[in-house]
Amino acid sequence: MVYRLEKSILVSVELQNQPGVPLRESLAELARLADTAKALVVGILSQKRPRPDLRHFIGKGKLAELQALVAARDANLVIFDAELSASQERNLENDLGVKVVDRTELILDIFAQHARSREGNLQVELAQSVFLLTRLSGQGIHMSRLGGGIGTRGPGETKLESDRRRIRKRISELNKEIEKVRKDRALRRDKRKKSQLPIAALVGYTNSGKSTLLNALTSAGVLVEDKLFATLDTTVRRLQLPGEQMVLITDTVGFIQKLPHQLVAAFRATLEEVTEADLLLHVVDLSHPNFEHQISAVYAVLEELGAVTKPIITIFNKIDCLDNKVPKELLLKYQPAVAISALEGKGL
Ligand SMILES: Nc1nc2c(ncn2[C@@H]2O[C@H](COP(=O)(O)OP(=O)(O)OP(=O)(O)O)[C@@H](O)[C@H]2O)c(=O)[nH]1
Ligand SMILES: [Mg+2]
Repeated sequence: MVYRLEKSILVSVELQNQPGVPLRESLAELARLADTAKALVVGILSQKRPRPDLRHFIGKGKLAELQALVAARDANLVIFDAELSASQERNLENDLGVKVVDRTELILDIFAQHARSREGNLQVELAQSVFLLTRLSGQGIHMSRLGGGIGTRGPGETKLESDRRRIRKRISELNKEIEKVRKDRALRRDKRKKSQLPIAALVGYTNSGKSTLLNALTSAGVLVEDKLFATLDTTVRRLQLPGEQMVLITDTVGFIQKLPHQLVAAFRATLEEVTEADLLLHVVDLSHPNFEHQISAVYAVLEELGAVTKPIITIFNKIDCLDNKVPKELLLKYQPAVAISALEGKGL
């Protein structure tokens, strides 16, 4: 799926008792995600409610407002900053008459657009297939019942059943392929371990400057972009420290709040670089208004990976964008911490 220049409306819902990122900030992030997916944002709608509506996620009144906005802006896509159930998405599409995607689909799409390596592509396809299967499982049998069976489809089997079977088969093929990739990776890691060089992994919120820092330290020539999820593939480089000590440093995929579960599971092979590292370099974009939320989001993913107990150095990046000095309390709170500008080569 490609959202190239689709006229889109963004919808964000703040649920009570789920304190998270303020509505304005999460809308800003959703807009950046939409932009990265090459969609054209033509409208924004938000709502606060105690809990999601079962049928449409948003309430009746909001739905009417959304219908009017879709018509007024001639939109052909609606993007929800939430995880919709299969039936909510279907109800919304029926009532709005345009395509509806949720946050998970949007992020999966960006990953698909940015995957370069075979490994990256396999992992994205796995995540997409698992997502598709959950969507199909939510559908009733009545949805796409077709007549008798042709070819592999047995008599009486519905199209839905055969679709599910096909996707399950593909998932198991992908899992096998990825298992091979994991083994290759483990072999390469063993080799690196034999070299006795300590491994430091760059981790952090997407767009915080991990690749810029790797380039600044090692002239790795990794792609740097003012886009979310510019990096999906792992790059490993040697770095000589001033005291002659050599270390290996790895750059990998960035994190985001509410990172779809399917992605973390599918990118296990890639993320193992993080879990196998000796030291984590946590790069934080200090110029971002919400950097402390981003720090928590990164810790949530590290927790999920079982990597929070590793030694972590917090690296406050982009200090060239600040008017003032980095507050001492901040460095203390997240110590050991340093303040740098990867772009200008300050503090390295
Ligand atoms: N002003 C300023 N911009 C920076 C600095 N470091 C990185 N950037 C910019 O931040 C944006 C993202 O940088 P990347 O290095 O691609 O960030 P990343 O963490 O690798 O991002 P993903 O791979 O997308 O997760 C780019 O536009 C960089 O030029 C810095 O120290 N100062
Ligand atoms: Mg990067």
